[in-house]
Amino acid sequence: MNMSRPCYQYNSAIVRNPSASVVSGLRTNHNGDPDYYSLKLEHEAYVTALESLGIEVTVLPELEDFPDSVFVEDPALVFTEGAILLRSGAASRQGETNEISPILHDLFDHILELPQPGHADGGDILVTPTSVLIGLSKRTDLIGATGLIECLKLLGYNGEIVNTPNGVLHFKTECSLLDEETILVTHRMAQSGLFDGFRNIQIPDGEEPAANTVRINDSVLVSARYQRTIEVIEKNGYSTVPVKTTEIEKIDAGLSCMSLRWFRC
Ligand code: CIR
Repeated sequence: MNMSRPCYQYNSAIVRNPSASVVSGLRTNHNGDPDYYSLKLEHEAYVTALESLGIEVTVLPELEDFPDSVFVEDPALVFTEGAILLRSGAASRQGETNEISPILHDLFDHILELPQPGHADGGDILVTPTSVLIGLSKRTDLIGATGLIECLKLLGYNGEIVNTPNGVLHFKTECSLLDEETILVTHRMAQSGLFDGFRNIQIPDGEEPAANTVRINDSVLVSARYQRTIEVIEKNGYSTVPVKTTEIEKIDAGLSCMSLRWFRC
């Protein structure tokens, strides 16, 4: 693993504008459709937050044919050393990989493709200083995870396969890295024992969707909806940047999903 800088030090990101079709995005809950215009405002605020943290953001145009394409974290995985094109376990999202491929070819010298067969979604992948954890889920299968480990090796990273708790969409839906030694976890994720080697900070009961934060440089992007979680994170010495997630949560998304982030040398 490349340890020359913290794995949460970023200066570049890719996002994609939400299309009007985003209101038909995949979901497992029954909280109603998101409102397109409010979601667009949330997305704009998210981009502004990234920029305020020193990130150069490449904004891709909306794709009407792909309602979930605003969630660019899922079709690819990016590192300073190169990018890996993934293949979603959700049929309606598989074409997103071809759509994001050209910009990755423009921005990265080294592009790898997840070998056939198998599936993996970026939302199931948590980069830690010692390994890249790949959570098996409805979107990421064992063949996909095994193929991904081979790609990661070529970029100099160790992949490790872990289980996503039952009923959780993506591995990172319930955890995020706060620093080299610390993971923000839901109670359920803490109970799994997966992060016993880390300091665990637990999400207050009832605020589980807040577990999907993004540590960027000296700050933590956190959902503005969950005040108790913000207090816990701040009490532990981190500075937070709250961002609204009311609409994107209606289609099972959090903060990490809306960008691909890396340090560009
Ligand atoms: C989906 O079900 O694929 C989208 N509605 C939500 C994707 C969230 N992505 C992520 O957590 N990385």
